[in-house]
Amino acid sequence: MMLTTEQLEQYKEKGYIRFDNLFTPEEMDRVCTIIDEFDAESERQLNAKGAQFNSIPKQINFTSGLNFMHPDLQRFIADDRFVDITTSILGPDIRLYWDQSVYKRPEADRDFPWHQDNGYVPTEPVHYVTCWLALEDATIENGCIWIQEGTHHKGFVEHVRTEIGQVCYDGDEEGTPVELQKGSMVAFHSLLFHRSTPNRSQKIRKGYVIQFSVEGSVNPTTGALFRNGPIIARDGKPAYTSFQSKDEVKAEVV
Ligand SMILES: O=C(O)CCC(=O)C(=O)O
Repeated sequence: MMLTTEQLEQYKEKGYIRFDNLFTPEEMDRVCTIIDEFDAESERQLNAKGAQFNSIPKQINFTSGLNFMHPDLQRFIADDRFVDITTSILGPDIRLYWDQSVYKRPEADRDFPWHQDNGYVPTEPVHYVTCWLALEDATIENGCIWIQEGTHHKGFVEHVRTEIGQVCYDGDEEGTPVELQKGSMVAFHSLLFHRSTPNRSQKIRKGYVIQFSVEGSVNPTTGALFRNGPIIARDGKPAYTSFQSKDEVKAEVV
């Protein structure tokens, strides 16, 4: 499944591409069953500790590094569909930059505010790809992602740290909602302004955020190479073979 010229043009111009029904409901059920347990455990810990920056008990919970927690999740993030999408956009050598589930509970009554993903951690090169995958249907009612098309052209924008997350925009522009059926995904530029809105439904809104960068990308502040997951593509071809622990990925000589 290579991307079409139209899809790549849209990414360049508007900063995102939708992939409807990229994964089957059965594939999502398998992934979601595993993630549900990690979310439940991290929600228990969150309730005990209280809010941790942008994770807020009973509202929104970010659980990161899932690929190291279960071999099936690491195999999933290296699926050929991610290889095709990311190599088409970024180039031949790709590493998982970050992965996290984002579960938004019905009590979540406020936005997760407008930001660029680079507003959380700087990267060099700046551009990486964020894949927001719907583990269950994501709708306006339950707090789907909203984007401001084309805002990646603004380059990096200063963010203000607030108690509910980093904020790069607080104007009147509502943006465009990206409703996604279970198994559908939006892939967007790490500089694209996005937010999510309150969950007004009775169920948890479940997203899996999987981000990919070119291999060799570094934190420009510390100079450290990012090693938050395996290499999934080399020379434009799938490169993942078997499960690697966090320590193995860190120790890897590339
Ligand atoms: O899923 C959400 O509600 C927000 C997630 C998000 O914007 C992010 O992970 O950058």
